[in-house]
Amino acid sequence: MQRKDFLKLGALAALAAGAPGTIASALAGRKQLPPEHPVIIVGTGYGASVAALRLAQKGVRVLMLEMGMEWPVTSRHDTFSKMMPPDHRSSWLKDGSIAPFGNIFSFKKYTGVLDRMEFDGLKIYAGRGVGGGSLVNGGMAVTPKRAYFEEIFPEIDSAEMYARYFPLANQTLKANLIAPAFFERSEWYRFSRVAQQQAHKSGYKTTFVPNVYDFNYMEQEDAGTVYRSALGGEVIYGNNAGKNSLDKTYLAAARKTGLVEILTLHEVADVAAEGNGYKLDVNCIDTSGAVVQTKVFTCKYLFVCAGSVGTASILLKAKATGGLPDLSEDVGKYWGNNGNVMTGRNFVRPGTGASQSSIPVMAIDDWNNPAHPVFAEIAPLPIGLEAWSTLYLAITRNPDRGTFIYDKASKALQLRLPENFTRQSVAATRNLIDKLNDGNGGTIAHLLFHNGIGDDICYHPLGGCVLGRASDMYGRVKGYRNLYVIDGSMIPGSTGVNPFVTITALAERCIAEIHKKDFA
Ligand code: FAE
Repeated sequence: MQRKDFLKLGALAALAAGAPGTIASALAGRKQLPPEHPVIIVGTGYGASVAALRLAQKGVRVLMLEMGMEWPVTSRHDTFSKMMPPDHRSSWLKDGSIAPFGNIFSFKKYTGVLDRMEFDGLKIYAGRGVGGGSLVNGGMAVTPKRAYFEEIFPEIDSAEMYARYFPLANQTLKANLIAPAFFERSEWYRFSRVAQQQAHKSGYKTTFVPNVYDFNYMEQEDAGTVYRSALGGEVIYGNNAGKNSLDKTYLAAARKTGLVEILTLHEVADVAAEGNGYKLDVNCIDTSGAVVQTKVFTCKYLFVCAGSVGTASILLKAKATGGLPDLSEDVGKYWGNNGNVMTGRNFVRPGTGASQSSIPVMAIDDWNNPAHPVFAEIAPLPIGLEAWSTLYLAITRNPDRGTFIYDKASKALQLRLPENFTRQSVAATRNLIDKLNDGNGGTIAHLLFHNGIGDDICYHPLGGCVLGRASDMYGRVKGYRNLYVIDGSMIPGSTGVNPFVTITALAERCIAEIHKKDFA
């Protein structure tokens, strides 16, 4: 600031101190104005969608700000990129494909649907667009084991969760199970049946897992009467049919109320407490990622639901740069990867089939193993060739936690992980693969991952604004009124299963309480 500007401001301030009315309000500027929006929700993933629907059903007007695009699935079935070969729509502002392996495809940068965020030693994946992770995920809708849920959240009434909020979440998400007869006869699930038989031979139990993909639709795909999405190999770059992602469940219902507006390609850059609410600085981007406009929004109630990484980034930046200086020291902490390790087996005989559905329906459940607990999703490898391989996403019990830091110098979020962060997860995964290979032959999947172990891949980022730590047990952020975090950040690093049902059910519980008490 120039010296003369400083003096002018000083004189104005002195005047204002003794003079109410015009000068005082001019100085206070927009702080005197009521917030423009009653509620703003950042993001459109699981936590965000639950909050939007339940508030709108009670008559509250909601604005949602989403950095990604709208992906409307139509009868042309050409919304999302194909898996083979992927095009620019597959990836968030990258010049090539970003799948966990086999990235030989290049294209122009575009605001595509799957993002990969690189941290020291870890690649974290997330969905971008209206529906967040639901657009790109495998749709596995798994309710956590009650004993483990109680261990993670001893303060939460688990009887209420299992009687009320988990069933509500599963029902609204449209979770359904594959029909056993279809599973047994379908060539598309040969890979699961082979993995199941081999698991049993090695002494493991398997379990069917529900999914939000519509299995009635899949049976029609099998009959050849409709467009093939799951049976056409579509999944991590979006499904052009069949999948009940959030835009078709929670968000469709929220929009139907007429009270929910979603602005896309709106990236929240800064958040600050202002007056009796919050101010958001937002970058409007085009599909190349360039900022084409900046906007300011204000609101009374702010829900930051940008996913574990996005929420940590917004909150820690605001704490470091003065927008939200009173946030708790616990923001950014208790972060975990849900013990994720990708692995597989090569030279699996008999083969696993050239035709594989992209939708997983089964897992090896050895969670109660005292030495090496693991819940391993039997994942497809839908490349259209006999690969003689099985793929697993192992969810292990990793007790170590990381911490997000906002680095002011580089203006970037960093993730600090303890040394050997994945050692227990890797030991559990190796134990699983060794036992499967001992019983059935085959080798650990050197052809897919370095040393056969993809412990640098995280699909399930959890934590950073944990219930009972950085917020109360309902997502009210400590240090501020009417500021909430309801997304994967609430969970301290692990759920023992794929996490979106847990996030959805917890969000249902939080928003019921928040609406009742804070919107009275
Ligand atoms: P999330 O769904 O990530 O949504 C956050 C939203 O906020 C996104 O739409 C972002 O674009 C948006 N956003 C972020 N920052 C900003 C900003 N600054 N301004 C505006 N918008 C912003 O949040 N889980 C399962 O349970 N079953 C599965 O089968 C499964 N498979 C997966 C497969 C893949 C490839 C991936 C990546 C994940 C998978 N997951 C699965 C994890 C699951 O999708 C994830 O836990 C949830 O999506 C997290 O939900 P949140 O509400 O935390």
